[in-house]
Amino acid sequence: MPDVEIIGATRSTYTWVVRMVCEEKGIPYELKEAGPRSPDAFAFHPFGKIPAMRHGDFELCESKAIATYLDLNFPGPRLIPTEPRQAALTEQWVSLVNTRIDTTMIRTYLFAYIFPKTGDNTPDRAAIDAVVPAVKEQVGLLDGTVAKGGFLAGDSFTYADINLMPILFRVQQLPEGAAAVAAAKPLSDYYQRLAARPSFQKTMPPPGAPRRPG
Ligand SMILES: N[C@@H](CCC(=O)N[C@@H](CS)C(=O)NCC(=O)O)C(=O)O
Repeated sequence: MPDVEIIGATRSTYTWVVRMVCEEKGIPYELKEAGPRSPDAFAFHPFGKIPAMRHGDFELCESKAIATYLDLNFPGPRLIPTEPRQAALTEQWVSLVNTRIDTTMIRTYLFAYIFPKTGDNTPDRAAIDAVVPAVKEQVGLLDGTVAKGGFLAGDSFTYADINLMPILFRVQQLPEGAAAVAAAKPLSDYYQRLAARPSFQKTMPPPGAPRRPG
């Protein structure tokens, strides 16, 4: 069977997610570096987003679709549960994170630092101040959730947790995000516990300040 090729960027949170899936399941893969809206990205994704995947003659884009394919097609621990309630909770948290939390914490908060519209490349203080209350509110939501069962979808590790971890990593590289997570003990403990997983450690982006593409 040919190796899996992941098309994306080490600094991209969504690329990190699918690389973690490969590591968790022990799937050999190669990363082909491609930035968002690059020709390689558009070759796989209609809107030029990363990541994408190639496995033999099968090409796919969108992180959740890629994760589902990898989970169903390869041996190793199931990351998207089959039990109906667990499966639905996993789906629910992937959706909540991708539609709201990623938008707040990465596309708005992180980008106000690394891709500011200030003209002189300094952090966009007004945008940061405007989004910090939402960052804190969402940290509170995540904190209350993981306080119950230790994970996003109940009491076991799933793809929902993988999908959140790179966002928590990035948000803690910035002062307001770091303070918010530090003040949320169950979420801090959850992050530390999951960050120790080899799948996370092996796929960490290069050190240094985050910069595009998030
Ligand atoms: N829904 C997509 C989102 C992927 C995404 O937004 N990736 C970012 C990089 S982390 C990107 O390509 N951004 C470029 C853009 O939005 O034009 C997925 O789940 O794969």
